[in-house]
Amino acid sequence: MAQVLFSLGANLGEAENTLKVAVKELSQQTLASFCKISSLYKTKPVGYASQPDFFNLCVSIITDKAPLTILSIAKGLETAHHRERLIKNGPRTLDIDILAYDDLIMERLELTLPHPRMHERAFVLIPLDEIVPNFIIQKYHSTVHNLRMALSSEECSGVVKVE
Ligand code: PH2
Ligand code: MG
Ligand code: MG
Repeated sequence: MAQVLFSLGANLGEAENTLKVAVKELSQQTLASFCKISSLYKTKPVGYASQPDFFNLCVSIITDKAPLTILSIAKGLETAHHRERLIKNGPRTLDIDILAYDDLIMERLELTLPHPRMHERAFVLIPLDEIVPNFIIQKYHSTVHNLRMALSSEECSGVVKVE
């Protein structure tokens, strides 16, 4: 069994609803035995500014599926929710990123673990800190909570909890 962390994001269509449905599908398809879900956040776009605000949340599951099996489940869900890949970092109906798979370090074309940009993204670390603050990201010798505390207040200001 492995603990797997995900970041989900959406900023096209019924983004809030898509995320709720996708979390359920993700946990069902990975046969997750345990599932923790963060609050929902509204977040300023990072990387490519001229697009709508995102909705983001994080999920932690326990599963016995392998990393590349989980990747293919995540890609399948993105496709099922009409994801199109037009602009890098651009608008999307659904993005499901695997952030970490236990303490596995993996560098392959199709999947890099831990996620190479998770340590600098407030829209990832703020929701993640809610559900797994003590999870250690081995690559940075740091807990999720400490990575989140290292963010600047400017980075954090673009991430607002949806009540
Ligand atoms: N995803 C990106 C690029 N920029 N910005 C926000 N706020 N939320 C995202 O999920 C996001 C982003 C690439 O996947
Ligand atoms: Mg992404
Ligand atoms: Mg992605």
